[in-house]
Amino acid sequence: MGITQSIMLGTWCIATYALLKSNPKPSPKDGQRQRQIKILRELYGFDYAKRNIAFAGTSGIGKSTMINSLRGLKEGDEGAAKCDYDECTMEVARYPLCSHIDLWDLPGAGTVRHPSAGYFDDKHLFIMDAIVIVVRNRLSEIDMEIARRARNERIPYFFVRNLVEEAKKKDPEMRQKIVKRFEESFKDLQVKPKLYLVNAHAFSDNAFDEKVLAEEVLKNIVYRK
Ligand SMILES: Nc1nc2c(ncn2[C@@H]2O[C@H](COP(=O)(O)OP(=O)(O)O)[C@@H](O)[C@H]2O)c(=O)[nH]1
Ligand SMILES: [Mg+2]
Repeated sequence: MGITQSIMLGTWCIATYALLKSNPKPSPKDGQRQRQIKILRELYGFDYAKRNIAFAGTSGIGKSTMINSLRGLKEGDEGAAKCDYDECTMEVARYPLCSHIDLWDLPGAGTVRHPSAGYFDDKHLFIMDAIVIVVRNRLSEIDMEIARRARNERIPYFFVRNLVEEAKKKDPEMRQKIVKRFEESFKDLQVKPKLYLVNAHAFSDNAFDEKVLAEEVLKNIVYRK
């Protein structure tokens, strides 16, 4: 593992270690919903001492690549998630990041096998502690729907724009344009989420907002909602 990878892993894992140790139990949600969440968490084999972060969004957007990169792996390495422009993540799969964080790779939404309608419920996103919504240049209806549902379920969610290194090659001033277009999608809504720019292929390089994203996710998952 290289030094930059170790630093990135440290950002994700060390900062929260003590806090999570002293706060291992989830706070209760109400009645039936809480029971449903509990049963599903048991079915998925959740470890209550761990926080669970899902990577969701449309197909071929870089979710699996991002998970591999965070774990210091490349496509094709042993234990790495499979990546391709073709739909290749078929089932929800867990990838441990460290002793207190698991990452969950989801099949992309909006394909015949994994239609957008019902994606949030079908993939049981409501049992997660945080949801990273990976997007490219345009927000899709399903991205907005995941965010809306996450907000209703009081699950922290994060919009992450992947492939910014490609956008930067074409236009060094891309940040303002990307952020402006993103903000326009929310102009009629009360919520104003932030957009984090990343390069999933080289997360540890922290050339864009990779470290800020890690810090924001962790701040929001210490106390489980
Ligand atoms: N250049 C570049 N390619 C990427 C990046 N992230 C993903 N890809 C490529 O996009 C394709 C789809 O990625 P994948 O992680 O399988 O997408 P998923 O369906 O969202 O899991 C793969 O060929 C990746 O190598 C990135 O940040 N930069
Ligand atoms: Mg995938």
